[in-house]
Amino acid sequence: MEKKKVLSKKKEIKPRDVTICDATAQMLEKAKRDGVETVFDRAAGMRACPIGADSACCKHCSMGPCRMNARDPYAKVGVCGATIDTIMSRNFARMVASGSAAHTDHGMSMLNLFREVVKGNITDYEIKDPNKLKEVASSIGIEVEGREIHDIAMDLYEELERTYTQVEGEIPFAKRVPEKTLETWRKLGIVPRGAMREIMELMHRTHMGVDQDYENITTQINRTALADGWGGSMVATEISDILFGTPSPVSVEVNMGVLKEDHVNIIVHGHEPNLFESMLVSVNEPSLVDAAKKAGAAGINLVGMCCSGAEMMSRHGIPHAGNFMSTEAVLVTGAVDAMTVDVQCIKQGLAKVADCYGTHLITTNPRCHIEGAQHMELDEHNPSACTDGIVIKAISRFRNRTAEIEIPNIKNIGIHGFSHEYINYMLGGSFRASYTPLNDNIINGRIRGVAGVVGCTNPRVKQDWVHVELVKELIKKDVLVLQTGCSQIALAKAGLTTPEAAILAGPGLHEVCETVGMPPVLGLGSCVDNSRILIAASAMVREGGLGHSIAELPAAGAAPEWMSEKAISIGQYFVASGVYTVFGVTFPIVKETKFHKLLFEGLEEQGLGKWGFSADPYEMASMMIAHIDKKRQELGIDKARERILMDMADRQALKA
Ligand code: SF4
Ligand code: MSK
Repeated sequence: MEKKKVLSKKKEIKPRDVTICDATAQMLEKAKRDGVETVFDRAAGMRACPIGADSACCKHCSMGPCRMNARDPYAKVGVCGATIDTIMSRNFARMVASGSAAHTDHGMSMLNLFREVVKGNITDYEIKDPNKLKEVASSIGIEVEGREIHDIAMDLYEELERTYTQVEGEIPFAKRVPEKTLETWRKLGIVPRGAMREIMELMHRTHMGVDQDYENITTQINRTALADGWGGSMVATEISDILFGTPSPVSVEVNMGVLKEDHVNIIVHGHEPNLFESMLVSVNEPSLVDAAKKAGAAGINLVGMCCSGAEMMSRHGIPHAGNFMSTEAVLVTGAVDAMTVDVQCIKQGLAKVADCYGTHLITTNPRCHIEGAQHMELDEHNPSACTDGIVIKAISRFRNRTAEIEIPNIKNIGIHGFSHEYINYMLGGSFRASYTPLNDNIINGRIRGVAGVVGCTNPRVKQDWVHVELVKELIKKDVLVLQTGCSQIALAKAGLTTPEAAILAGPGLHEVCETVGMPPVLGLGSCVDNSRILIAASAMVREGGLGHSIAELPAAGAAPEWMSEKAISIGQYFVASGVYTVFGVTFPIVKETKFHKLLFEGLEEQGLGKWGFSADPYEMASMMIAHIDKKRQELGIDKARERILMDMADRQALKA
């Protein structure tokens, strides 16, 4: 311990009750001994406000704040006369606006970087995947044949800028949406314009005294969420692939055991890949490696956390130390010499914990400073000025380490780095890359359906447990699982991202995984990379045999331990795209209200998807599987599955 203890007198947690992550539990025990407080202690010491949890309050003007009665939601209205449906839909809308803003601002940063690279004003980054550049450009109608990469790239930049700024018409990636889905959106008036336009309008409409019809507000909620999923998020993913490379499967070490006591350990945590990419260059810079060795280190160990970590593990196989709930716990090891962060999901609590262990906590993005952290801004025109400086600070902390070090001896190896492009190749091979084998296996019933299980971890539930139990249930019932974000890390730590995990899958999925050599759980990257799941869903529709819109696919989504407004925006863009999406933990709406009915039933009647809620992973799995089975029945492919299962049973009977 380098600094004074910070644990306040609050309800004591039992580490094994709050997490199934052994490394995190071990560090929570150490934190207790060291007198250090983490997110788990703070959650135990703060009861969630029940009115806020139901979103049954409004503070949009100073005539309030106004509190409704969740048990009798129509008993009263706000001072201005706003009903519970107006209040909840406005609150929900603002969560979508904020989540969408986070993703689109991230996407816009990537697009700005791309423009400056293409113009030659930034030289530390380059176009690493020209094939992806061409694919993305031609997917939105830009001519690529016989043209220079630079010219295609400039056209792509100009076209994609509309994703943010377009005031009328449809954003460029609307061209990727299956026709029937797009027709539904057009009918409902929810095809997005630029994200700036949509977010601005949503914020205006939810101002006191503007839109006071929950159905009309929901229209703009959908439009704004779609501007995220098919706009800002998709641009972030596609441009990152073009600049830094499209992921393909790679074996990665995950968990806190990736830290090395005899190395200078640097963790990068956040969401934008440019910081991490430049850190990768700096930690390999010979003069810095020499400096680390002179300080007595065996080398420099660069490790990721949270979503930029998930992105870097996918692209480069960089080891990953853990998900959102473990970012403070990892500092308790005492082995982290620097943690550098950019934007999103960075707890302010990190500053105190870092201070306790003498770890440098360094913010790098102008959008995110933290009181008590050091700020070293990343300028993409000269990124090494920042990233070399971070390495130098980390080396000096290594040289002067005084904190007691305890690194959990736990490492899991998994295969990560799947993408739409790789799924296409993996199943069809290089000569006939296509989604045909996936669709065929769904139609013949070996694969029952596809589920996206994504999102955060949250101290209101046992860390990782809901993710892991849900995914185990799904694969056991032959549902192929696609993953992103912190959920993917939970499953990696549980050992389910290996091809060997196919043994836990049902007979049909097991057979497919074995034939292809793939895990039953495919990690697709960070939370912004949920757009890869939208592209995969569109490819499945285009391939044929599974209906004409995303809403017809035997597919479902879940964020079992969600916590952020970004998760709500993601959930809403999946729902608006046609996917049944089940959230855990809590749902910020009072049941038995008109707005609840609209989200949980009404949107599906309009041809979109719908929301579901359960805090229980087994119930969640049953709800998703029931939906998948309903879609199979509607497609007329339910009988095929019965035949497949009969075949397997017969085979097993024969073996016995
Ligand atoms: Fe209360 Fe209406 Fe003001 Fe909201 S907008 S705080 S419901 S008076
Ligand atoms: S980091 S949004 S906790 S997935 Fe993307 Fe993880 Fe959720 Fe943040």
